[in-house]
Amino acid sequence: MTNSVVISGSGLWNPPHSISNEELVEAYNAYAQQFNAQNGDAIEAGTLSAKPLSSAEFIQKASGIRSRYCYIKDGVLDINRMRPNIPERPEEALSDQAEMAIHAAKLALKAANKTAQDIDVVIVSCAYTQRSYPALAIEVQNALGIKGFGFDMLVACSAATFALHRAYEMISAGTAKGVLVINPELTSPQVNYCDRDSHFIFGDVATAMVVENADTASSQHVFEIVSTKAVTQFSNNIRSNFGYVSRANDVDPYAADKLFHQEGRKVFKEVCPMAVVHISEHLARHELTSADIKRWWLHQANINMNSLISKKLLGREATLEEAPIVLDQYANTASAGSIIAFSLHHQDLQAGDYGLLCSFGAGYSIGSLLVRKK
Ligand code: CO8
Repeated sequence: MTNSVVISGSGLWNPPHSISNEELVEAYNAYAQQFNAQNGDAIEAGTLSAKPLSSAEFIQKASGIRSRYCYIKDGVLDINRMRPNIPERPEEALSDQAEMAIHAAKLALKAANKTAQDIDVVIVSCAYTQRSYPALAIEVQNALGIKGFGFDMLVACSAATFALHRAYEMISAGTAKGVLVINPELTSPQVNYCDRDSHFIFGDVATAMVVENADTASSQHVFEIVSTKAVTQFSNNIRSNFGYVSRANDVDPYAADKLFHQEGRKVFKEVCPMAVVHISEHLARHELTSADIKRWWLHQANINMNSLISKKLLGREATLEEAPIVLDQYANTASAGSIIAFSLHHQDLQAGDYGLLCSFGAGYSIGSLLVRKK
């Protein structure tokens, strides 16, 4: 097949700063102890709950995370601030997220052996965008000198895979010649670093991919997109209520419920079986089984989730070569996790090898792409 749709390059950019579990826990525990001391009377009277302490060992065992990248580290470990200190930029300057996106986009273009002239659509797709408009994608398009159009997409954990689906469809339909899908996951401003249950989960990163027609692809590592599959099912178990209506609601726009929060155990129990069914059905569509898949680039939210899903699919634990884990270094990076895994672990695949990219999480949403090395 010559006119199939392919992924011809990927890019991965991480900020220069990282925070280890130990650093994060030390700051959180100092904050919690200060909070408890300052609110001793209310805690004693039972009108306020004491802040429980966190533990680096728990974090690693429960999630597989050892450290996370942070766009701006300043402020996160300050117990009187507990959030990154990101100075506001003037409207004339490139926005933070566009800057992250451009780092990853340039790497993806280079890997795909492409220039701005080869791209006519830019999709910026991630869990949050730092403003409503103009779209970040249009800012990135302008900065890179790309002709055509761009738009932003928000699908939380599945933002990257769902955007790749749109790219696949546009190339298939002939409405685009080259699509740049970029995921600048700037999660740290939305993490509640005062919440013991979730302060450790997220990291910042940017990923990007070039999607084009096989006819125009000229890079070394080209993956045909064999097919895509998506499903969503409403759930309140992962929420962020931050939004533009808060101003009219007369509520604190930065209250705990406006930040990321979840029922982690419920998510674990409900999403794992959904992902297994989704992937099995996707493979069955091509009369393939899990044994036919050489590489699993799975969503990176929790190592135990990935291990459970791969056990159900393969009937045994997947090796790290089969299903790479990047959580230890990157943590959960919202939609970027499976793309990081792809970026770091695809070059050894041989022509004809199948791989599966799959995201699962908030929404709930699950998105997969079955690919085959050209
Ligand atoms: N230190 C010590 N103890 C802790 C800590 C901590 N930091 N946190 C919890 N504990 C305690 C609990 O309080 C509990 O104590 P007890 O038994 O006394 O009640 C005990 O440890 C066990 O707690 P859990 O049952 O909560 O622990 P789990 O083993 O379930 O692990 C996880 C918690 C790691 C959160 C796990 O449930 C999980 O990962 N679940 C799946 C989560 C998931 O996939 N979420 C999707 C996230 S959404 C997404 O990926 C994208 C969203 C958009 C981006 C958002 C950016 C900000």
